[in-house]
Amino acid sequence: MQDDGTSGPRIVLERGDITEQQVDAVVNAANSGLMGGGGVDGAILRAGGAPQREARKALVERIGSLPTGRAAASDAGDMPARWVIHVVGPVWSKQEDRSELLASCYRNALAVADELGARSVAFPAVSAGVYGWPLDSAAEIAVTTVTSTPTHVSEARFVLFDDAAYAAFTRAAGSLP
Ligand code: AR6
Repeated sequence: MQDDGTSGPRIVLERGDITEQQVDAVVNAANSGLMGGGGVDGAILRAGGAPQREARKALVERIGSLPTGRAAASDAGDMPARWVIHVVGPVWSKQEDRSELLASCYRNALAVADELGARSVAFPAVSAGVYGWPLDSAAEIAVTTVTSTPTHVSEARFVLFDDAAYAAFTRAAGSLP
């Protein structure tokens, strides 16, 4: 297992619900306001219950809003994970290449995980739902960024909700050098 902080984490692909993962931290595909929405965000709010809502309020009081591409942690609340690392993915644009912002979500989430001391982190397919990013591109950016980011996180688990996302991440992982 690579855990010397000089190379990317081992990646694992899993079909399932990110809120049920037994990991140190789960990543939330949030919006800048941080107080909730649909998709992963809504699922995390429901699963984390009142303590997750309270932790978000405290986070908003501390940092205000979270810009696109950035990451910030809160306690998870009623989930197996200890922390939620919120990231705000970019909305897909045909006109503008926002890939660097999407890559930043993964890099910054790993940096926050390192600050927390998290060793296992579950990621959703950030931006690939409500924010409309094409799945194959979202998967490629996710997989190449995470595997090339130096971190003490030893396991990065991509938790894919449906067959299409799982297939896209499988293709992306298969084309790694
Ligand atoms: N576990 C794992 N993956 C999931 C789950 C789940 N429980 N639920 C959905 N997905 P999205 P975004 C998948 O829309 O595109 C929210 O309203 C989903 O099928 O959650 O970054 C926020 O508040 C898709 O493949 O995130 C923002 O406003 C992927 O997770 C906005 O949506 C991401 O879909 C963020 O949009």
